[in-house]
Amino acid sequence: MHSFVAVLSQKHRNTKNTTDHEGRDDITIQVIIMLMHQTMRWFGPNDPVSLWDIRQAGCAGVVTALHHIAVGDVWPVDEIEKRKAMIEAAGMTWTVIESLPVSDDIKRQGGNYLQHIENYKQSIRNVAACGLQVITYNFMPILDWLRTDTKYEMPDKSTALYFNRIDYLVFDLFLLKRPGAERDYSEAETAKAKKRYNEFTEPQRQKLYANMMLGLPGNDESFTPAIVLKELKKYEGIDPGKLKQHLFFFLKQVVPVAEESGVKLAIHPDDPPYPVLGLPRIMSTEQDVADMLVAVPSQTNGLCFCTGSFGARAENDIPKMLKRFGDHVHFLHLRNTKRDDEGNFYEADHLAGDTDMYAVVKEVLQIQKRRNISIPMRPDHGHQMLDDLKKKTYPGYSAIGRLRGLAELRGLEVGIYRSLD
Ligand code: DNO
Repeated sequence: MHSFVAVLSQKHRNTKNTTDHEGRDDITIQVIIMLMHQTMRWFGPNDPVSLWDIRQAGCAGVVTALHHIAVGDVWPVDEIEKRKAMIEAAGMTWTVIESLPVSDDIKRQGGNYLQHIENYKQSIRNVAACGLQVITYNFMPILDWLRTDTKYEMPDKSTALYFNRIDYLVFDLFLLKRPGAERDYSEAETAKAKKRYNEFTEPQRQKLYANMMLGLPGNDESFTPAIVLKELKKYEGIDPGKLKQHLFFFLKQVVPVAEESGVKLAIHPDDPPYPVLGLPRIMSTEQDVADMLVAVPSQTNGLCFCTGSFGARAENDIPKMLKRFGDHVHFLHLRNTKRDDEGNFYEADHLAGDTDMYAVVKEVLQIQKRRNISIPMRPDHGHQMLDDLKKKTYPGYSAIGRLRGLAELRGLEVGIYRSLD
């Protein structure tokens, strides 16, 4: 028997045996109630990390999206079924959609936003018809996650994702040259950024520029400054209060459809969890989550609880937030960050960093027990290490670093689980 399963006590073992395409017992997709449902993100057929790699990491499920469908369009049933069949052929389930993106038209309530909301509702119905149950999305304007360095060297020579506040200012003030950017920063910070910009070599400038312009996850196309500046203009006049109202408007439309269809909605927090490039960000704090749940009170309306994104902001007490919002957690991204006082952070090993992962996993186990469910989890990001240092992979999504993170989290969970027996 699979060693992971074998460590569970009989009274809590609740497994569903299936057979694979050759008729063998397929232990990897046994459903283990009370432990997290372990998954990894897969960017689809072009991902250098294959479905079999993910399965060999010990995953029962896969998190993916139809990245080839334009944002705002309906996801057709046959495309969903095709992707689902690929995953099932590798002995896993398509557990979570990450992401069914919300268009910028919806976020700023412009252009075709009403049509896009109708399309979103239809996509929810379509994914439900295919048996999928969790949809992740975000409400970050224009950009998704942002880092100044995707290859920050750690003392062991693996590389991590890194956000350096002054480098970020260098980009905003001197490379992108965003109109009005200087109003957002103190004189002292601006002076530091100017000094650094002057000291940078041309390759350093280019590297920073390329890192900040990385497109959306799962897409090989980068943004261009012209596109970013044009899109930024469309957000003029949209402050955090207004953006929140747009989120609540969207949720009031789609949550009833998700409820009827049996699909959970899981918003991903802002990453980093504060305004960037003058854009408001509204899912960064405990209060932001509370506001959303008051505005649209439904268990369907929930979170992709990303410990790494919330954790990059010192006042976010991650175990406390998890306890408070436990009934609305539909998906977990477990990741750790190490902050400093200057607003910089790097992505630490999963069990290191500022977030107490022991306390997090203990809380998750309690939530699962109370709700009698297995929450889908993925080890978010990972260091680029070993053989992966020679490969081209999506930043943060190389195989070995994530495998290390997953293995550590799995061990932690089983250890806590057994000690609670
Ligand atoms: C980064 C990811 C995010 C996430 C989206 C969800 O690695 O966690 O890009 O997928 O924000 O919509």
